[in-house]
Amino acid sequence: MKTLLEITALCTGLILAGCSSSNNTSNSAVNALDSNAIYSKDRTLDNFNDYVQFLKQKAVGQGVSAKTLNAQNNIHYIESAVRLDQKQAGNAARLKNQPPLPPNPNGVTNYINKHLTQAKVNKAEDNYWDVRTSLQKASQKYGVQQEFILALWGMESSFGYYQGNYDVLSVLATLAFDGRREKLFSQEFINAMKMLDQGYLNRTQMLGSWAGAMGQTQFMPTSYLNYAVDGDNDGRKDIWQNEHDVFASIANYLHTVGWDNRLPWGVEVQLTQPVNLALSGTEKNKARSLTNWQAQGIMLKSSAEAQKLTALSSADLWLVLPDKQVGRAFLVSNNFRTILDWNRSNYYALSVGMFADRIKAGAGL
Ligand SMILES: [Ca+2]
Repeated sequence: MKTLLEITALCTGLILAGCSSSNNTSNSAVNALDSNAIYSKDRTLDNFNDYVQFLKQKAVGQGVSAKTLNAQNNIHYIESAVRLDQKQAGNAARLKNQPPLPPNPNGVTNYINKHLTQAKVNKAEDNYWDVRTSLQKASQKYGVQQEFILALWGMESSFGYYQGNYDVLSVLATLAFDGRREKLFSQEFINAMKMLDQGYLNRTQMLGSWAGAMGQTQFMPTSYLNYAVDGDNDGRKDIWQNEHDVFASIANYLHTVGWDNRLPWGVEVQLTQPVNLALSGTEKNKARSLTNWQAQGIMLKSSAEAQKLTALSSADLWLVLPDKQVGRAFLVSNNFRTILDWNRSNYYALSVGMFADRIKAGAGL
């Protein structure tokens, strides 16, 4: 067991609200473990409770109080979370290990047709009129256009409808124990404990998706701690039930990672001559000016987007070819890259951008 001195030393390097000497004293009931400690016993179900204790010890090492940790009983193994994670992993592994499939020119179009339906656009417009006051407030305060906040809200939880009913501590402990992405999920578990420790909510309210994403924003605990804000100044950051907090938290996330509300996300383009695939991509060093891209034969696809192109004329732009050398092409701004920070998928980010454009047109924003 670590001494109080050692725990204090561990805490000094961490910027944590709960990491005070008084907490250390109460934490003395649970051993503190370093974040890098490795679980050496077998990953068999009869060791699951022991593993949960191991995670709790790591949480002590990051300043979570023993009182909070000891109050969290009934953290249980959830087999369906592992099954869903393996299904996702299986798809990824198949894509990784097989010889690359020929690029599908309809890849992004198929994704958008599935995830950005007309019904969803209609629902976004209906919702807009109900929530516009709180939406406008978040938009102005954080400098993010309303349509993007609405689009992310719609994509993540179908406008608050789907939030998930899994016990978050249980799914996070289960997925950490499973081991495929142990580092990620054990830190999310610790951060979920921090949320409870800091009194943002109680355990019975801490419900989410099979992977531990919570509330109308579907924030993982780390995102909650980093980006959730109190939009209506009632003292709570309630991303589950309070639309002010939901919109402010989405906008604060985008603002924090670099959003610029003077810019559209991007435009669809066409290549009038072959472009080296290596020039495409959203890495920082691949930014070029509009004139530079135009010199390589890249043109706007639809004149209906001429106004958007003008708004992008002095911005850094990246070429995105979501289906490699076949299919559709896009020039995107740094705002697109901030959506990728939220979810690292070009398909997802394109669907959010197009969703926002359709909301803007439909609601006359
Ligand atoms: Ca609030």
